[in-house]
Amino acid sequence: MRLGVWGWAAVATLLVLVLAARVVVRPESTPTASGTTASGTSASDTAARDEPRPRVRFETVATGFREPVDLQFVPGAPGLAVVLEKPGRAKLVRFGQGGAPSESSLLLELPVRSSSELGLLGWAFHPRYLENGRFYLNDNPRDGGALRTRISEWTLPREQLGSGPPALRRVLLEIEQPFQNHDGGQVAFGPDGYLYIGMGDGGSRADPHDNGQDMSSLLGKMLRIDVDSEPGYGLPPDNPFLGQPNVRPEIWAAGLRNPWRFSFDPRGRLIAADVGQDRFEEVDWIAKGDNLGWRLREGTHCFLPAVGCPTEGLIEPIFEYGREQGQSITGGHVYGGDRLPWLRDRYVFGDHVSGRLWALELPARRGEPGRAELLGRFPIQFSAFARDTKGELYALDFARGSILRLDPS
Ligand SMILES: [Ca+2]
Repeated sequence: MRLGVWGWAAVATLLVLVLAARVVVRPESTPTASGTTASGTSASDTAARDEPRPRVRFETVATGFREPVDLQFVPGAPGLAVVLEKPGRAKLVRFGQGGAPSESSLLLELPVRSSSELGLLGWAFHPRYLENGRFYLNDNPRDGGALRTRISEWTLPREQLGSGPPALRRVLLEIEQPFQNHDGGQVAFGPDGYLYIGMGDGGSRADPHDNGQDMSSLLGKMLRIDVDSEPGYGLPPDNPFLGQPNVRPEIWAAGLRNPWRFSFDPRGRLIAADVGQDRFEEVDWIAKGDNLGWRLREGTHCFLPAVGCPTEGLIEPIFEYGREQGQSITGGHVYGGDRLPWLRDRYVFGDHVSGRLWALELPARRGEPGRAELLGRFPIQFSAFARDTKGELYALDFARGSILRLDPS
C-alpha cells in the first residue's frame, strides 16, 4: 500500500497539536425528561419547555479532523484511538491527560471515492489485535475499477502504531455499488469473534432494485463472515441461510436500508440504526436470520406498498422517530461509564441533521418498543459514536471535525 504524497518518514515526525483549549458544547434546546414513545410523536420541542435543565453536555477533547466518520479505541491502550476521515485518511489520536492537549498523526492515506456517502468509512480491530496486529477497513476504492465497497485486512502491530505504516494483507470482499449513497460503512466484531458488515441497499431512493428483500444480493443486509479462515474468508457454520438456493450465505439479517452505524452492547446484543427514506428513522435490535422489513416497511409503517404491506415474519424496530425529530439517524452505543451513572445500560444515539441526542432503554424483547429519553439538541452533526474501554461515550462532529466526550452538565 502506498502512503500517498506525504511519505512515511515525513508523517512519522509530524505530530499535530490538535487542541489548545477545552471547548464545551451545550444543548441548544431543553430536552424532555419524560421520553418519547416508539412512534416518536409524543415528544416535541413545545412539550419540553417546562422540563428541567439538560443533564448532559459534550466536551471537545480533540479537533482538527476533516469529515471524521469513525472512532475506534486501540485495544490495550487507554487514551489512544484511530479516527477515520471520510476523504481517505486514518489518524492516530493520543488524548491529552489532565488537561494536556490531544495530539494526532497520520496513520494511513487511501485513495477513495469520497463523493456523496462514499469514502473511508469503517475500521475494526481484530479481537486478538494485540497478538496478530490485524485490523479491517470498509472503503470505496478510487482505482479506476467499479464503484464498490471493499472490505480489507491490514496489519500494524500495536508497538508500531505511530512509527510505521500499516500493510495491506488481503482484500476479503468486494461488493459492487449501483449508486453513491446507502453503502453502509460499519465493520465490527461480534462477541462470537466474527466480522459483521452493515450493507446499505445500494442507494438512489426507495431501493429501486428491491435489494433489501433480495436474498441473492449482499446489499441491504447485515453480513457475517469469518476472517480467521484462509484463503478468502470463511462462512460461520451457524449463519442462518447457509446452503439455501439463490441466497447469499454471508447474510445474517435482511431488510435494511442503510445501517450506517451499529454496535454490540456488553450483553452481545446487536443494535443498529437504520437511516430512513421519507418519514421515519429507526433503531433495530437484530438477531440471526431477522428480516427488518425495508422496503416493504419504513419503521413501523408501510412503505411499498403504501397500504396493506405484509408484516408477517418482519421484525419491528425498537424505536422510531419522524421528520419533526430528525432526518438521518446515527447509531451509538450502550453507555457503561462512570461519568453519568444514571445513563448506564441505555443506548445513546443521535440525529445527524437535527443534532438531537437520545438515550433508549432496550426492551425486554426485540421487535418491541423501547422507552427513549431525549437528552437534548446540540449544534453537532453526529457522524458516529464511540465507546472507550471504561464505557464512556464519545461523538464525532462531521461538520466541525471534532471528537467530543459525553459529560454531566
Ligand atoms: Ca425496518
